[in-house]
Amino acid sequence: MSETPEKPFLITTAISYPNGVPHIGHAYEVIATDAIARFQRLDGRDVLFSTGTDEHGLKIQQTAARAGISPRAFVDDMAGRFKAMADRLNCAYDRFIRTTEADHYAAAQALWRRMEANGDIYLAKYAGWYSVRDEAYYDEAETVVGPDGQRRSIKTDTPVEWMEEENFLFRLSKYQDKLLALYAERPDFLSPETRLNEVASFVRSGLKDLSISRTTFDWGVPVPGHPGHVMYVWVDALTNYLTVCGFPDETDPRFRSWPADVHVIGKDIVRFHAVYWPAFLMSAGLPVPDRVFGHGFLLSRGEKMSKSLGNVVDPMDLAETYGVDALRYFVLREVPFGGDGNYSHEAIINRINADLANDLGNLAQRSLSMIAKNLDGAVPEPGTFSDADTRLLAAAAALPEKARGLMRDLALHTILSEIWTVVADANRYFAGEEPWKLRKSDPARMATVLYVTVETLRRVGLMVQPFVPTAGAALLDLLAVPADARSFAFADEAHRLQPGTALPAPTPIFPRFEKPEAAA
Ligand code: ME8
Repeated sequence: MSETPEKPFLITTAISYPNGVPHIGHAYEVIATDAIARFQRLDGRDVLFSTGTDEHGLKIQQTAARAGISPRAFVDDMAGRFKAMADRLNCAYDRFIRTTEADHYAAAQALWRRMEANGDIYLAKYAGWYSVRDEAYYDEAETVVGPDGQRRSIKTDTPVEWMEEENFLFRLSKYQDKLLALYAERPDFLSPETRLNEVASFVRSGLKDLSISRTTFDWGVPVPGHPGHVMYVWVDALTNYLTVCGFPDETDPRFRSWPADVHVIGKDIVRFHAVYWPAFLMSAGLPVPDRVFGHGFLLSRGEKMSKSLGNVVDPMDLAETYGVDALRYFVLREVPFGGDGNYSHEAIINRINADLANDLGNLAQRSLSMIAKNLDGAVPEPGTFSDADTRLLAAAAALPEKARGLMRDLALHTILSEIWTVVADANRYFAGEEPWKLRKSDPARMATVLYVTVETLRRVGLMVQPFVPTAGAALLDLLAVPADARSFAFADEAHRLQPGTALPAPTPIFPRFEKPEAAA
């Protein structure tokens, strides 16, 4: 190993278009990314986690105009809401980047100059079917005229119009082979695998040069040296990942974090991240990200939403109704990361009540109350461990390594199901050992059973922190685990609960969700 410190783990969400209020998809992405970032931090990595807003482009300019305010005033207001959502969802990002910030302009312009210096940017007349909504040109073959006479993009169903502009093009065609080589050499570059196959076949079918400047509006990063041109919003947007690393100042300490370990994005913007972005970086002579992960979409089951039913879709309302940890747990546990998922009032309540309130919450409450009542509220002194004790402790001890392995594939839902398998084991153990009966018949054995249960809960508490940070902390508080003993390094034998440690009075960590009266 070299003497240089380990490269920090760089993880990013997509940056959201703030042309509407944040929705559940935005919430899902930042929650999942936060869980991965927290996991890495707890596992001892230095992490740089960025999220933010993508504030330029015609769509934003038009939305602001309709609202009768300047684009600047509009995005200032909206970006605040996205930031407030990430904060409310307890997402511990290091930088909330806005593409209207000065350091981002500098980064985008520096990237442009490097691609230009490499001979990859040229001026040309560009004509094509343009979708304002997608801010993208489509080939004629990618469009179709509907019964209403309107031509639309087949893929996104958005209206397109014929546009002709003189603008700058990026020699994307030059990168076709290099991109295919990248996918072949590093199959992990893009996952899930199906997305890699889609992208590779798109690239194989032939890449055209890409229009990367606009002259028909001005709400964008100015193209350096060419007044009248602003950058195509995707060039500007993708550069945000470099801005957060201090680019173009490669001596900035944050630049050590580049390349990104993972860009977490949704499946609809995979092409931008797995084709355009590595091509821009190759052109600029910068390393490409290790990995792009295209998660699925979160959709409402199509049921009627109403406040009185508690099945509202605004993520801030969901957090209010169910609690932040419950919402985080639900989206991460219910939806296999990478696939699509549905959410509904019933599904959320079932998860909260079954997994959180019953399985984990009740076990903690029952075991800790018994300790409070019968053992002076201190960690019990265990006797010799039985086979059942050893089995349960071993299952809990195996969690960190299992979770690390699954985290390599970003299988967040499987990590949670593994943790809850141990919670289920612990419940079966507790029910089978019947410590409440041992109180009179064999108090020493009761102490051992309670010890094994709470030590298992300690390991579970450590592992759930990335997913349900507040409840994880509350559980560890109840077990009197010191704040500086909560990283995964402490999930081992050497740091077992110390008999005799005084425990605080137990309080419930996961209340059951009771339906509001109106829904009955
Ligand atoms: O695409 N479920 O911004 P955006 C899950 N500004 N994820 C969803 C979703 C849903 N229902 N709807 C959207 C943009 N997303 C660009 C990104 S990055 C340099 C620029 C995801 O606000 C979507 O896939 O439309 C994307 O990853 C993110 O939310 C922001 O979407």
